[in-house]
Amino acid sequence: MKFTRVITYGTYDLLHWGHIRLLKRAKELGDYLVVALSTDEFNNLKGKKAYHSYEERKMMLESIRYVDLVIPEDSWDQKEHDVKLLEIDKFVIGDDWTGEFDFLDKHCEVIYMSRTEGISTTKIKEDLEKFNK
Ligand code: C2G
Repeated sequence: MKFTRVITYGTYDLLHWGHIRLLKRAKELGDYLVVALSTDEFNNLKGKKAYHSYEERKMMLESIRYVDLVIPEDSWDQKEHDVKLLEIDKFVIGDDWTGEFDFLDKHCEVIYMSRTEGISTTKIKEDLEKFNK
């Protein structure tokens, strides 16, 4: 059985159980899971402002049993390089991205996983706002 390497990308701000479920399922697809974590600068490019800094989000991800390595994501076009350099077998991401990364299928398997309904960083922020009104 080949040692299977998996990679996924994201901001992972205000870490919640939807994120954890994605990471758990991604790890179940192989033996080693790399998370390419969006830097604060890249979040600007994505139009996102994370509550936690990159260092804080990285530390939290590194404490998760499913995560074996966290690397920075600082551009849209690093994925092909990452997949080749890290000898990745499977690229995994939530199905809100379906179709966006099919170009990676010449290097690795591309898997879009169902998102967890009922939770999101945006929902947490909105609910907290309502709660504190
Ligand atoms: N996710 C999920 N269920 C949720 C919320 C998020 O499965 N309720 C998944 C997303 O589909 C994604 C991962 O958790 O695979 C991280 O979510 P985000 O931090 O929102 O990631 P995103 O901003 O979509 O970054 O280059 C790709 C981008 O960096 C992806």
